[in-house]
Amino acid sequence: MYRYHTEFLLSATSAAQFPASSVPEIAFLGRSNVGKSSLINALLGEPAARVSSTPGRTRAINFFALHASSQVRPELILADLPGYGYAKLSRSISAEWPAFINPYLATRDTLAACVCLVDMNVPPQPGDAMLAQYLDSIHRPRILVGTKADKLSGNQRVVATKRLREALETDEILVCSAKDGRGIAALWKAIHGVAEAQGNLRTAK
Ligand SMILES: Nc1nc2c(ncn2[C@@H]2O[C@H](COP(=O)(O)OP(=O)(O)OP(=O)(O)O)[C@@H](O)[C@H]2O)c(=O)[nH]1
Ligand SMILES: [Mg+2]
Repeated sequence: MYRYHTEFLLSATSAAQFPASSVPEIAFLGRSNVGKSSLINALLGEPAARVSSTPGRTRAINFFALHASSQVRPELILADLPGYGYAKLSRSISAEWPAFINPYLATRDTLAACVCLVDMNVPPQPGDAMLAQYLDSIHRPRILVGTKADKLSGNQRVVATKRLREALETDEILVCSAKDGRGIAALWKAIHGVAEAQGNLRTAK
């Protein structure tokens, strides 16, 4: 478990409000209620991000700065994005997103990777594959996570992982659970890998 001091920075509802981009940033994306905020909290080991009982309520990007021990300058920033696709299936991945989400994904210069969450308990949705394709099209690195794995038996997990690999056309799926901690260490490893690739990251303890 990586231990950071977590600082809530701000909740942005327009591009003008984004915090200064200075250190590697990791964004969390996925359908409403898929567990983005819960996964952030599982990574941090504390309830920093608000877990919603009403899906789709968050329309802002919430930014968290992670500081190593006593450092003033953060080492990483995590961005908790609004969910997509709860109310209806859109023809375009971005049709129902707030207008500032696409520019954020396309132009945020410190965005090292997007963690894309998919619920392992339901069949993959078209929007999940569209999001992965969109990120590829703008050359944004992505880390694909199948989440809520705790709800499945061992055998169901194998079947669901295969189904996800086929739907997203990749073998690189991290199987995770915010509830029992499965996959959290592997996700940290992936996050530090992309952040280091972007530079700046000192070794966290
Ligand atoms: N069993 C289980 N439940 C989870 C897991 N992750 C999240 N949940 C539950 O799923 C619900 C939604 O979790 P959130 O973390 O708020 O999901 P979100 O993607 O941030 O939702 P929005 O911000 O509304 O888009 C909550 O009831 C969580 O307790 C998980 O790994 N396992
Ligand atoms: Mg949330």
